[in-house]
Amino acid sequence: MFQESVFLQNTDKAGGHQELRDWVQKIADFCQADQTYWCDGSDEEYNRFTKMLVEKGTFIPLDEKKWPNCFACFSDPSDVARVEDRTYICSRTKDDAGPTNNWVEPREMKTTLEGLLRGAMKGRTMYVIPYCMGPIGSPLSRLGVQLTDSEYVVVNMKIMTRMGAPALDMLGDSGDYVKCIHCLGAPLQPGQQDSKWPCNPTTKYIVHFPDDRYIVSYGSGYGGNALLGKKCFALRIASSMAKEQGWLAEHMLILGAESPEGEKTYIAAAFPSACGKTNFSMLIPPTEMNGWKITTVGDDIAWIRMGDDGRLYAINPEAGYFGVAPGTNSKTNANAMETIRKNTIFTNVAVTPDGDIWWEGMSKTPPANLIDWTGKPWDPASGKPAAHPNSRFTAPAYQNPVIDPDWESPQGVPIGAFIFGGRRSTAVPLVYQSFNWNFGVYLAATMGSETTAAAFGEVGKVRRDPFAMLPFMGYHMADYFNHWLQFGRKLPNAPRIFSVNWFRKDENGNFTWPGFGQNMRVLKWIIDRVKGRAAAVESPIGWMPRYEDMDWTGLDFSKEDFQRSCRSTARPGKKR
Ligand code: SAT
Ligand code: MN
Repeated sequence: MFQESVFLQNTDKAGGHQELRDWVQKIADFCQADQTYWCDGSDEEYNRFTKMLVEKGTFIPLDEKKWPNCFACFSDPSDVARVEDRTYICSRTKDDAGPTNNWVEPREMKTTLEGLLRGAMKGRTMYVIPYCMGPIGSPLSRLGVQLTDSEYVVVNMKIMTRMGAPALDMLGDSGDYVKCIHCLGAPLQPGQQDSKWPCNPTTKYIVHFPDDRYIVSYGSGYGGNALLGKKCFALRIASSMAKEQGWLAEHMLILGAESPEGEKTYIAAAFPSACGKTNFSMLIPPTEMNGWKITTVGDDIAWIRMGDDGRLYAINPEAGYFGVAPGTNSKTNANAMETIRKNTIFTNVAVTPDGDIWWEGMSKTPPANLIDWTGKPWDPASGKPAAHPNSRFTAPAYQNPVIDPDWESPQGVPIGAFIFGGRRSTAVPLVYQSFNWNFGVYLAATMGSETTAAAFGEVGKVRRDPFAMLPFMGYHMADYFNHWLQFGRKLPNAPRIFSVNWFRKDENGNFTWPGFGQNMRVLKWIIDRVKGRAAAVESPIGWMPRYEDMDWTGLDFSKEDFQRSCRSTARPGKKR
């Protein structure tokens, strides 16, 4: 009903790219979509779509005073996270995909997908989303076009990417782009009532064809399964492009650290999903560390190249944050709380009848009468969380109060150091520096992290996650390690590589390190090492700070506390 009145106005924004037009027509015909709509990416269009999602019952508008232009929604309980066991890298040969990826012979997979996609958009509109990963006009940016039958995806892509007319302009009449097909796998029969979160509860496929630069996603409407610019393009397909073209596509945040003297250092840091990358990228230094300032370039993905001066330059290909909500509050991440105050989409958080929201860790006492993420009244005594542990906010990056002034710089920002980190309750010390680039590649290749409720598998088990790229590698992991080794050989003065671990626990299960803003102390030591100002001692795994090598001003943290954060707790008979 609203579809005819609202949408049929704009089918001719397609531009002059004939090959793109032909492809769009072919897929619309094959999927038997009712109509095709080309997104222009305007705010006016966004508002039209959120209104439609409210009318459908998918979006719950939040209190206009407290949460201006914000919406909450609940996904289908079968559709709450990336589905790694349904994710495929369909390279020409199994060996090209390597031992860490699911692989099916590309022709066989295409036949399977054709079987699923034929007629699969019946009763729905197919939206065409031209989008740019990276700043519009940057030589480091790359273009994609996503076809989708999900309005939720359209509004999320508007926040997460530069989408619509500017991307189409950049594409011109013949530009290259990554083809992305996304289908919910939930066609509608005439007169059939749509569900609030359409998806296919039984069949899901997230498929990449790196040789064709092609992505097909079927059956899920959630996060990285459906917003194909993010993990599918900016990591899996981009890693394969980067290998071919001599750059790096990494699962890394990028932050700027400015010293009290005004010296700026940019750092790229890799952590697995749900290890606090967003928090770290927006860190607020403790007041005692007079005058240090952190700014955010990106919170999840970095595309990195060598510049003419031999230094490495990074861009954030994304335009928004798809961050984990639980645990976020004004103490753990005041900047994130500020970022999500308006124009934000909340998925799978708990809501109140009067348009407020809540998640575990947002405040000590939950508000009364909460409705949990399954849409039912929440019973605090049930032991079940009100918000799903992987509930998320989608928020525009420009709303971040500490966004870096150069976050959209077309040439990127110069990287001074790399950090790799995981969630390890034992064994891995607070911080150490690898002896050189090759040691650093080994450090990153062997990293691991304990699983959380938001990530995969049994909670608390160490999962090896090389470079935090295990679920995001677009080709053979060993070829990727080799790409890093070869890449390093070309760098006249390669950035130093560090390991950090904020998550060590003592024998009573308490964290040994206060974390959050205090991570600035570790960051300061890292920066001082890069500049040749800080001392360290040699250990078998690399250079480590002694207690006296770090700045403890204003923090009650003893030498013993420090030892607990740095030395093995598992050495029998060794007194700490
Ligand atoms: O769902 S996403 O892939 O976007 C987030 C994550 O799991 O890291
Ligand atoms: Mn991530």
